[in-house]
Amino acid sequence: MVTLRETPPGRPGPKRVMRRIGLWGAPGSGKTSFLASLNVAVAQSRQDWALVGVNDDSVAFLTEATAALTDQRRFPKATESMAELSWVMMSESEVRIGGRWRKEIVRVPLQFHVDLIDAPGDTFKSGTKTDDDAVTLKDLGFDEDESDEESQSDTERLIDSLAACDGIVYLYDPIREKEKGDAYKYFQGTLAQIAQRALQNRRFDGNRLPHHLAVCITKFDEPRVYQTADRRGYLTVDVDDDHMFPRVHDDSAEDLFEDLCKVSPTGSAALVRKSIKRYFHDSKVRYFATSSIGFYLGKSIRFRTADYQNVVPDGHGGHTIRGAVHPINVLEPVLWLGQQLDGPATH
Ligand SMILES: Nc1nc2c(ncn2[C@@H]2O[C@H](COP(=O)(O)OP(=O)(O)OP(=O)(O)O)[C@@H](O)[C@H]2O)c(=O)[nH]1
Ligand SMILES: [Mg+2]
Repeated sequence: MVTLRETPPGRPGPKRVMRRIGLWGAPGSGKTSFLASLNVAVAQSRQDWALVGVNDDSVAFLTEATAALTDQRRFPKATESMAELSWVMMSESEVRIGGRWRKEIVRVPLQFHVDLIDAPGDTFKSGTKTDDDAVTLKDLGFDEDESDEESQSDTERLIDSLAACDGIVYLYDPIREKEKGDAYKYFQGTLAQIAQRALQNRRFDGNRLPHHLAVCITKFDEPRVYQTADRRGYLTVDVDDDHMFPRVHDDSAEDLFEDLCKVSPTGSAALVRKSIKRYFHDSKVRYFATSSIGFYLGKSIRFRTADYQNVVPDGHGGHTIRGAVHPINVLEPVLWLGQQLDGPATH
């Protein structure tokens, strides 16, 4: 017999899973917006999760960034300096206990830590030299500025942190890639340094990095991304979703990524894809089509193909959010990374 009840005294205690999750993506790929919408995604989730800040800065980020997105309906400013955030995701997990004759399922608190750094996208350019950078003032000996040293140590700190993570959320922005075709520039330098750290620390798992990687195709709500997914037949609807928002099924998200790679003017995205295959275990990589703000609903209860754009120009060269925010695949990659079982777990 299986019964379900609350944890009685003396039964399994809280399950605490320490997961360090890193965040990686080119400038403007949507990193800060992703983090700002995580709290909204948690609040809207049908599962019983709570997101709690561990220190004052992390609490302030949750409060301010979320309010900016939902109340003021504006995107975060471009990140200027690194912010270290430390949150705990809390829920409950069901644990089966008991002997041969009598089995019970008890609920025990489940917690995992999300420690990450929100860095300006430029920090990920480390180790790469482009034609634009080929001859800089520094190379010519004119640059006495300390900020370069500072950013060097920021870069080191960011790479150290990513290398030590259990899982990484990598944000791939198809819009930027179509316009600039520079995803690889922000991928390969960082990857090379993560690999170097893994080698030094004997963390290589066979010939692959030990990390789980959630590849998020960002700005899924943007018409060019949404329409590509639609045309290729990747759209699906979650039957339990009252708003009937379109989603890309998890099994198709990798195909969507591949299709989007083909429209890159420089072929840079295909190199990113190749490197992911070469450096990470297939079984540890999952693709998601993500939108931090989701689709516009207006007064409607259901998604309408005729009027779904939730981002509009603000008249000053920027963008503003038109209606309520409904994040898509923001919580899911974080939970997927948090729930992978091969890291250290304490009871
Ligand atoms: N349509 C759409 N646009 C988005 C979304 N998320 C971000 N954006 C756009 O992308 C811009 C950059 O987003 P950020 O979250 O600041 O990106 P970032 O990666 O933190 O950028 P840096 O801090 O400069 O590295 C925003 O100002 C929005 O215009 C999204 O989910 N949908
Ligand atoms: Mg940012």
